[in-house]
Amino acid sequence: MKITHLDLKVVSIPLPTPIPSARIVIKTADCVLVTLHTDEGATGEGMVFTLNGHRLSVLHETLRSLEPLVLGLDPAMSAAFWQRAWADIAFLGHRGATVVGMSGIDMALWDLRGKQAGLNVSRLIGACRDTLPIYRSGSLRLSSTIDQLQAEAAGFVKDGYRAMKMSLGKPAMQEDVDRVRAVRQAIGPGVRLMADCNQQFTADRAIRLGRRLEEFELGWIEEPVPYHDHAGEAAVAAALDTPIASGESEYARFGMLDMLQRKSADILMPDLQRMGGPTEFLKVAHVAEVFNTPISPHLFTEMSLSLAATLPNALIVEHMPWFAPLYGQAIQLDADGNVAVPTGPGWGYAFDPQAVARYAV
Ligand code: SMN
Ligand code: MG
Repeated sequence: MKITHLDLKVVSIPLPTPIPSARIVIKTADCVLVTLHTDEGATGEGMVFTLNGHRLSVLHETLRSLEPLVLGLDPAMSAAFWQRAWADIAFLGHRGATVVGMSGIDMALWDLRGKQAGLNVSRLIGACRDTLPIYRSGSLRLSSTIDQLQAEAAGFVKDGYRAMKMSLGKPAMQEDVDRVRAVRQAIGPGVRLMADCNQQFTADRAIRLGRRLEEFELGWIEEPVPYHDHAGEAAVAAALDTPIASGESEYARFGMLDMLQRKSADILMPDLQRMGGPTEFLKVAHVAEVFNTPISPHLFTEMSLSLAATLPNALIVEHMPWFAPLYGQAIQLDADGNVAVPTGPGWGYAFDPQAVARYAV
Protein backbone atom coordinates (compact mmCIF):
# COMPACT_ATOMS: atom_id res chain seq x y z
CA MET A 1 0.00 0.00 0.00
CA LYS A 2 1.34 3.44 -0.96
CA ILE A 3 0.12 6.94 -0.16
CA THR A 4 -0.90 8.78 -3.30
CA HIS A 5 -2.46 12.02 -2.14
CA LEU A 6 -2.95 14.30 0.88
CA ASP A 7 -6.40 15.86 0.94
CA LEU A 8 -7.05 18.86 3.22
CA LYS A 9 -10.48 20.25 4.08
CA VAL A 10 -11.05 23.30 6.23
CA VAL A 11 -14.12 23.45 8.47
CA SER A 12 -15.28 26.02 10.98
CA ILE A 13 -17.52 24.82 13.80
CA PRO A 14 -19.41 27.58 15.60
CA LEU A 15 -19.69 26.93 19.33
CA PRO A 16 -23.28 26.89 20.62
CA THR A 17 -22.47 30.06 22.59
CA PRO A 18 -19.23 32.10 22.59
CA ILE A 19 -17.03 31.00 25.48
CA PRO A 20 -15.10 33.66 27.38
CA SER A 21 -11.95 31.89 28.59
CA ALA A 22 -8.89 33.18 30.39
CA ARG A 23 -7.36 34.96 27.38
CA ILE A 24 -9.90 35.05 24.53
CA VAL A 25 -13.58 34.72 23.78
CA ILE A 26 -13.80 31.46 21.85
CA LYS A 27 -16.38 31.60 19.06
CA THR A 28 -15.34 28.91 16.61
CA ALA A 29 -13.19 25.79 16.49
CA ASP A 30 -11.54 25.76 13.08
CA CYS A 31 -10.11 22.51 11.84
CA VAL A 32 -7.99 21.23 9.03
CA LEU A 33 -9.22 17.71 8.27
CA VAL A 34 -6.46 15.55 6.88
CA THR A 35 -7.19 12.58 4.63
CA LEU A 36 -4.44 10.42 3.20
CA HIS A 37 -5.39 8.44 0.10
CA THR A 38 -3.67 5.25 -1.03
CA ASP A 39 -3.27 3.25 -4.21
CA GLU A 40 -5.48 0.53 -2.67
CA GLY A 41 -8.41 2.82 -1.97
CA ALA A 42 -8.00 2.90 1.83
CA THR A 43 -8.01 6.34 3.45
CA GLY A 44 -6.67 7.60 6.77
CA GLU A 45 -8.04 10.56 8.72
CA GLY A 46 -6.59 13.08 11.15
CA MET A 47 -7.63 16.51 12.42
CA VAL A 48 -5.87 19.56 13.80
CA PHE A 49 -7.44 22.84 14.88
CA THR A 50 -7.08 26.41 15.95
CA LEU A 51 -9.50 28.76 17.71
CA ASN A 52 -11.41 31.64 16.08
CA GLY A 53 -9.72 30.88 12.77
CA HIS A 54 -6.46 32.40 13.97
CA ARG A 55 -3.55 31.36 11.72
CA LEU A 56 -5.71 28.68 10.10
CA SER A 57 -3.99 29.36 6.79
CA VAL A 58 -0.59 28.83 8.41
CA LEU A 59 -1.74 25.43 9.61
CA HIS A 60 -3.11 24.58 6.18
CA GLU A 61 0.07 25.64 4.45
CA THR A 62 2.22 23.74 6.95
CA LEU A 63 0.31 20.53 6.26
CA ARG A 64 0.58 21.08 2.52
CA SER A 65 4.33 21.66 2.86
CA LEU A 66 4.71 18.24 4.51
CA GLU A 67 2.91 16.36 1.71
CA PRO A 68 6.12 15.43 -0.19
CA LEU A 69 7.37 13.63 2.94
CA VAL A 70 4.44 11.23 2.93
CA LEU A 71 3.76 10.64 -0.78
CA GLY A 72 4.76 7.16 -1.91
CA LEU A 73 5.17 5.97 1.67
CA ASP A 74 3.76 2.64 2.86
CA PRO A 75 1.61 3.56 5.91
CA ALA A 76 3.32 0.71 7.79
CA MET A 77 6.41 2.97 7.67
CA SER A 78 4.70 5.72 9.67
CA ALA A 79 7.71 6.29 11.91
CA ALA A 80 9.74 7.11 8.79
CA PHE A 81 7.38 10.02 8.14
CA TRP A 82 7.77 11.15 11.74
CA GLN A 83 11.58 11.18 11.52
CA ARG A 84 11.57 13.00 8.19
CA ALA A 85 9.04 15.59 9.31
CA TRP A 86 10.79 16.24 12.64
CA ALA A 87 14.01 16.91 10.74
CA ASP A 88 12.21 18.97 8.09
CA ILE A 89 10.61 21.40 10.57
CA ALA A 90 13.77 21.82 12.66
CA PHE A 91 14.73 25.17 11.13
CA LEU A 92 11.45 26.85 12.09
CA GLY A 93 11.34 24.90 15.33
CA HIS A 94 9.66 22.11 17.23
CA ARG A 95 6.75 24.09 18.65
CA GLY A 96 3.59 25.66 17.30
CA ALA A 97 2.19 25.22 13.80
CA THR A 98 5.11 23.10 12.58
CA VAL A 99 4.45 20.39 15.16
CA VAL A 100 0.66 20.69 14.86
CA GLY A 101 0.96 20.23 11.09
CA MET A 102 3.01 17.05 11.31
CA SER A 103 0.62 15.75 14.00
CA GLY A 104 -2.29 15.82 11.55
CA ILE A 105 -0.47 13.60 9.07
CA ASP A 106 0.79 11.26 11.78
CA MET A 107 -2.80 10.83 13.01
CA ALA A 108 -3.95 9.91 9.51
CA LEU A 109 -1.08 7.44 9.14
CA TRP A 110 -2.12 5.59 12.31
CA ASP A 111 -5.71 5.43 11.08
CA LEU A 112 -4.42 3.90 7.85
CA ARG A 113 -2.19 1.43 9.69
CA GLY A 114 -5.18 0.22 11.69
CA LYS A 115 -7.25 -0.14 8.54
CA GLN A 116 -4.39 -1.89 6.76
CA ALA A 117 -4.31 -4.48 9.59
CA GLY A 118 -8.12 -4.59 9.96
CA LEU A 119 -7.75 -3.55 13.61
CA ASN A 120 -8.68 -0.68 15.83
CA VAL A 121 -5.52 1.33 16.68
CA SER A 122 -5.85 0.15 20.30
CA ARG A 123 -5.56 -3.48 19.20
CA LEU A 124 -2.87 -2.74 16.64
CA ILE A 125 -0.76 -1.47 19.55
CA GLY A 126 -2.06 -3.96 22.13
CA ALA A 127 -4.90 -2.84 24.39
CA CYS A 128 -5.05 -3.27 28.15
CA ARG A 129 -8.77 -2.47 28.52
CA ASP A 130 -11.93 -2.01 26.53
CA THR A 131 -13.61 0.81 28.47
CA LEU A 132 -12.27 4.07 29.89
CA PRO A 133 -13.50 6.66 32.36
CA ILE A 134 -14.42 9.93 30.67
CA TYR A 135 -15.08 13.46 31.91
CA ARG A 136 -17.16 16.26 30.49
CA SER A 137 -15.39 19.56 29.84
CA GLY A 138 -15.97 22.72 27.84
CA SER A 139 -18.76 23.97 30.13
CA LEU A 140 -19.02 25.07 33.80
CA ARG A 141 -17.41 28.31 32.68
CA LEU A 142 -16.23 31.45 34.40
CA SER A 143 -19.07 33.39 32.79
CA SER A 144 -21.77 31.23 34.42
CA THR A 145 -23.58 32.25 37.58
CA ILE A 146 -23.57 29.87 40.53
CA ASP A 147 -27.15 28.84 39.71
CA GLN A 148 -26.15 28.11 36.12
CA LEU A 149 -23.11 26.11 37.26
CA GLN A 150 -25.25 23.97 39.54
CA ALA A 151 -27.92 23.36 36.89
CA GLU A 152 -25.33 22.49 34.25
CA ALA A 153 -23.39 20.17 36.57
CA ALA A 154 -26.58 18.37 37.65
CA GLY A 155 -27.48 18.04 33.94
CA PHE A 156 -24.17 16.30 33.21
CA VAL A 157 -24.82 13.82 36.02
CA LYS A 158 -28.26 13.21 34.52
CA ASP A 159 -26.60 12.63 31.12
CA GLY A 160 -24.58 9.84 32.78
CA TYR A 161 -21.26 11.60 33.44
CA ARG A 162 -19.41 10.54 36.58
CA ALA A 163 -16.70 13.20 36.15
CA MET A 164 -16.55 16.79 34.94
CA LYS A 165 -14.28 19.83 34.82
CA MET A 166 -15.00 23.44 35.73
CA SER A 167 -13.06 26.68 35.18
CA LEU A 168 -11.38 28.70 37.92
CA GLY A 169 -10.02 32.24 37.87
CA LYS A 170 -12.56 34.72 39.22
CA PRO A 171 -11.00 38.01 40.38
CA ALA A 172 -11.78 37.27 44.04
CA MET A 173 -10.46 34.00 45.47
CA GLN A 174 -13.56 33.67 47.62
CA GLU A 175 -15.68 33.48 44.45
CA ASP A 176 -13.70 30.52 43.15
CA VAL A 177 -14.10 28.77 46.51
CA ASP A 178 -17.85 29.43 46.51
CA ARG A 179 -18.23 28.17 42.95
CA VAL A 180 -16.39 24.93 43.61
CA ARG A 181 -18.45 24.38 46.77
CA ALA A 182 -21.66 24.98 44.78
CA VAL A 183 -20.75 22.50 42.03
CA ARG A 184 -19.63 19.90 44.57
CA GLN A 185 -22.99 20.32 46.36
CA ALA A 186 -24.87 19.93 43.07
CA ILE A 187 -23.13 16.68 42.04
CA GLY A 188 -22.51 15.07 45.43
CA PRO A 189 -19.36 13.36 46.69
CA GLY A 190 -19.43 10.41 44.27
CA VAL A 191 -18.86 12.33 41.04
CA ARG A 192 -15.31 13.38 40.16
CA LEU A 193 -14.78 17.13 39.84
CA MET A 194 -11.71 18.75 38.34
CA ALA A 195 -10.86 22.46 38.01
CA ASP A 196 -8.89 24.20 35.25
CA CYS A 197 -7.06 27.49 35.99
CA ASN A 198 -5.88 27.94 32.39
CA GLN A 199 -2.56 29.40 33.57
CA GLN A 200 -4.06 32.42 35.29
CA PHE A 201 -2.39 32.36 38.69
CA THR A 202 0.98 32.99 40.26
CA ALA A 203 2.31 30.02 42.19
CA ASP A 204 1.64 31.79 45.51
CA ARG A 205 -1.96 32.49 44.67
CA ALA A 206 -2.53 29.00 43.28
CA ILE A 207 -1.21 27.52 46.51
CA ARG A 208 -3.43 29.72 48.68
CA LEU A 209 -6.49 28.92 46.57
CA GLY A 210 -5.58 25.24 46.33
CA ARG A 211 -5.37 24.97 50.14
CA ARG A 212 -8.87 26.39 50.45
CA LEU A 213 -10.13 23.90 47.86
CA GLU A 214 -8.63 20.78 49.46
CA GLU A 215 -11.89 20.06 51.33
CA PHE A 216 -13.79 19.65 48.04
CA GLU A 217 -11.70 16.63 46.99
CA LEU A 218 -10.96 17.84 43.47
CA GLY A 219 -9.63 15.15 41.14
CA TRP A 220 -7.05 17.69 40.05
CA ILE A 221 -6.26 21.38 39.70
CA GLU A 222 -5.13 22.06 36.12
CA GLU A 223 -2.56 24.50 34.67
CA PRO A 224 -2.34 26.70 37.77
CA VAL A 225 0.44 28.96 36.39
CA PRO A 226 1.78 29.93 32.93
CA TYR A 227 2.54 26.62 31.22
CA HIS A 228 6.25 27.26 30.63
CA ASP A 229 6.87 27.90 34.35
CA HIS A 230 7.65 24.29 35.15
CA ALA A 231 9.35 25.29 38.41
CA GLY A 232 6.26 27.25 39.51
CA GLU A 233 4.05 24.27 38.72
CA ALA A 234 6.35 22.04 40.72
CA ALA A 235 6.09 24.39 43.71
CA VAL A 236 2.28 24.26 43.52
CA ALA A 237 2.29 20.49 43.12
CA ALA A 238 4.58 20.06 46.13
CA ALA A 239 2.49 22.35 48.34
CA LEU A 240 -0.94 20.81 47.71
CA ASP A 241 -2.48 17.42 48.45
CA THR A 242 -4.84 17.86 45.49
CA PRO A 243 -3.06 16.56 42.36
CA ILE A 244 -1.86 19.10 39.78
CA ALA A 245 -2.57 18.25 36.14
CA SER A 246 -0.70 20.00 33.33
CA GLY A 247 0.97 19.53 29.98
CA GLU A 248 -1.70 20.39 27.39
CA SER A 249 0.28 23.45 26.25
CA GLU A 250 3.68 21.76 26.05
CA TYR A 251 5.25 20.20 22.99
CA ALA A 252 6.65 16.74 22.40
CA ARG A 253 8.98 14.74 24.60
CA PHE A 254 11.28 17.64 25.38
CA GLY A 255 8.58 19.71 27.07
CA MET A 256 7.08 16.72 28.80
CA LEU A 257 10.36 15.23 30.00
CA ASP A 258 11.27 18.49 31.73
CA MET A 259 7.88 18.48 33.48
CA LEU A 260 8.39 14.90 34.63
CA GLN A 261 11.93 15.52 35.86
CA ARG A 262 10.88 18.62 37.79
CA LYS A 263 7.68 17.00 39.14
CA SER A 264 5.60 19.84 37.63
CA ALA A 265 2.48 17.70 37.38
CA ASP A 266 1.02 14.78 39.28
CA ILE A 267 -0.99 14.03 36.14
CA LEU A 268 0.44 14.72 32.69
CA MET A 269 -1.93 15.88 29.94
CA PRO A 270 -0.41 15.28 26.49
CA ASP A 271 -2.32 16.83 23.61
CA LEU A 272 -2.26 14.90 20.34
CA GLN A 273 -1.65 17.91 18.10
CA ARG A 274 1.07 19.35 20.32
CA MET A 275 2.87 16.04 20.79
CA GLY A 276 3.55 15.58 17.08
CA GLY A 277 0.78 12.98 16.70
CA PRO A 278 0.21 9.47 18.08
CA THR A 279 3.83 8.33 17.47
CA GLU A 280 5.22 10.82 19.98
CA PHE A 281 2.12 10.81 22.22
CA LEU A 282 2.69 7.12 22.97
CA LYS A 283 6.38 7.63 23.72
CA VAL A 284 5.55 10.46 26.11
CA ALA A 285 2.88 8.36 27.85
CA HIS A 286 5.36 5.50 28.24
CA VAL A 287 8.00 7.80 29.69
CA ALA A 288 5.35 9.12 32.12
CA GLU A 289 4.67 5.53 33.17
CA VAL A 290 8.37 5.11 33.93
CA PHE A 291 8.02 8.18 36.18
CA ASN A 292 4.93 6.60 37.85
CA THR A 293 2.87 9.48 36.50
CA PRO A 294 -0.68 9.00 35.23
CA ILE A 295 -1.70 10.69 32.01
CA SER A 296 -5.00 12.14 30.86
CA PRO A 297 -5.18 12.93 27.13
CA HIS A 298 -6.13 16.51 26.30
CA LEU A 299 -9.11 16.78 23.88
CA PHE A 300 -9.25 14.68 20.66
CA THR A 301 -11.58 12.16 22.35
CA GLU A 302 -12.28 10.19 19.18
CA MET A 303 -8.58 9.41 18.67
CA SER A 304 -7.33 9.55 22.26
CA LEU A 305 -9.66 6.69 23.30
CA SER A 306 -7.82 4.15 21.15
CA LEU A 307 -4.43 5.32 22.44
CA ALA A 308 -5.46 5.55 26.10
CA ALA A 309 -6.83 1.98 25.88
CA THR A 310 -3.24 0.77 25.47
CA LEU A 311 -1.79 2.75 28.38
CA PRO A 312 -1.94 1.30 31.91
CA ASN A 313 -1.25 4.80 33.25
CA ALA A 314 -4.15 6.51 31.42
CA LEU A 315 -6.46 7.85 34.12
CA ILE A 316 -9.43 9.30 32.29
CA VAL A 317 -10.15 10.81 28.86
CA GLU A 318 -11.56 14.27 28.22
CA HIS A 319 -14.72 14.94 26.27
CA MET A 320 -15.31 18.49 25.13
CA PRO A 321 -18.01 17.96 22.52
CA TRP A 322 -16.97 20.78 20.14
CA PHE A 323 -15.73 18.37 17.50
CA ALA A 324 -18.46 15.74 17.91
CA PRO A 325 -20.59 17.24 15.09
CA LEU A 326 -17.88 16.26 12.58
CA TYR A 327 -18.09 12.56 13.33
CA GLY A 328 -20.68 10.10 12.08
CA GLN A 329 -20.85 8.46 15.47
CA ALA A 330 -21.35 9.99 18.93
CA ILE A 331 -19.52 9.15 22.17
CA GLN A 332 -21.80 6.87 24.25
CA LEU A 333 -21.53 6.49 28.01
CA ASP A 334 -22.32 3.22 29.78
CA ALA A 335 -24.19 2.99 33.10
CA ASP A 336 -20.97 3.61 35.06
CA GLY A 337 -20.12 6.75 33.12
CA ASN A 338 -17.39 4.98 31.16
CA VAL A 339 -17.00 4.91 27.40
CA ALA A 340 -16.30 1.86 25.26
CA VAL A 341 -13.01 1.79 23.38
CA PRO A 342 -13.95 1.78 19.69
CA THR A 343 -13.58 -1.52 17.86
CA GLY A 344 -13.73 -0.39 14.22
CA PRO A 345 -10.52 -0.43 12.14
CA GLY A 346 -8.24 2.58 12.49
CA TRP A 347 -9.60 5.15 14.93
CA GLY A 348 -13.05 3.57 14.75
CA TYR A 349 -14.46 7.07 14.32
CA ALA A 350 -14.75 8.63 10.86
CA PHE A 351 -15.75 12.06 9.60
CA ASP A 352 -19.33 12.34 8.40
CA PRO A 353 -19.10 13.73 4.82
CA GLN A 354 -22.41 15.61 5.22
CA ALA A 355 -21.19 17.29 8.41
CA VAL A 356 -17.89 18.15 6.73
CA ALA A 357 -19.82 19.77 3.85
CA ARG A 358 -22.05 21.65 6.32
CA TYR A 359 -19.10 23.24 8.16
CA ALA A 360 -16.83 23.68 5.13
CA VAL A 361 -15.11 27.05 4.76
C1 SMN B 1 -9.12 23.86 26.78
C2 SMN B 1 -8.01 23.91 25.99
C3 SMN B 1 -8.11 24.20 24.63
C4 SMN B 1 -9.31 24.46 24.06
C5 SMN B 1 -10.41 24.44 24.88
C6 SMN B 1 -10.33 24.14 26.23
C7 SMN B 1 -9.00 23.56 28.27
C8 SMN B 1 -9.14 22.10 28.58
O1 SMN B 1 -7.84 24.04 28.81
O2 SMN B 1 -8.28 21.60 29.29
O3 SMN B 1 -10.10 21.49 28.15
MG1 MG C 1 -6.99 22.77 30.28
